[in-house]
Amino acid sequence: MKLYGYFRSSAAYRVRIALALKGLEYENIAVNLKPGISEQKSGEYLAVNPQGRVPFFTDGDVAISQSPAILEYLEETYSDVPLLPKGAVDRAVVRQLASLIGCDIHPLQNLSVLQRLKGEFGADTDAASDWVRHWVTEGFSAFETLITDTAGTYCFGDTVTLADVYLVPQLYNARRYETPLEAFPEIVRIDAACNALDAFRFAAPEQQPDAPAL
Ligand SMILES: N[C@@H](CCC(=O)N[C@@H](CS)C(=O)NCC(=O)O)C(=O)O
Repeated sequence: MKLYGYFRSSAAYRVRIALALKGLEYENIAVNLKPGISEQKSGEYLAVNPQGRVPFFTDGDVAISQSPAILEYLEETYSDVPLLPKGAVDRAVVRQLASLIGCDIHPLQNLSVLQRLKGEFGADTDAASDWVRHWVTEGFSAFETLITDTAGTYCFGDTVTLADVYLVPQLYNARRYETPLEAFPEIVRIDAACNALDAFRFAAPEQQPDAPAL
């Protein structure tokens, strides 16, 4: 298995967490998204993933982009450590939580969105950071309410699910943009519970080979 990613990419971070939870080994291929380097736009990488984004994942002949598709593939193919509960309703609830982050928060704070806000719409760095905080706060407010009904140790009961796999990278990003978190005690508690697990620690951005030395 190969994972093309970037230490700070939250979509790649999701896949790293799932691979670690499932105990799957992979080769990490760093694609440097840093503005000015932008390896994701290089001809070499576009030949791998025409969308020019990470993550991109291969497993033998299987080659897929889009973290939700990769996560579902891993779930269906390597089911020893499931990240979705058994029943259809419970699975839908977990996917609902994951989608709230994956569809309604993350895309709005992606690098190319922020670059366009700055480059084409006159936003300075403070305005772009404010934009990120707005969408994170709005999404987390709904997430915090939803998990009141579902959480145990983790977002859905006492077993780690895809909801946690999406939440932890998003919280990492929220902190990066200094989003106030006082209104989200359950989210913060669950993030800490997840980060106490080896798999989450192993997948953390600062543990990645392409992370700058502290
Ligand atoms: N929906 C995609 C989003 C992928 C994505 O936006 N990745 C970001 C990093 S988190 C990226 O590669 N950005 C590069 C760019 O915007 O140029 C997924 O979940 O895999």
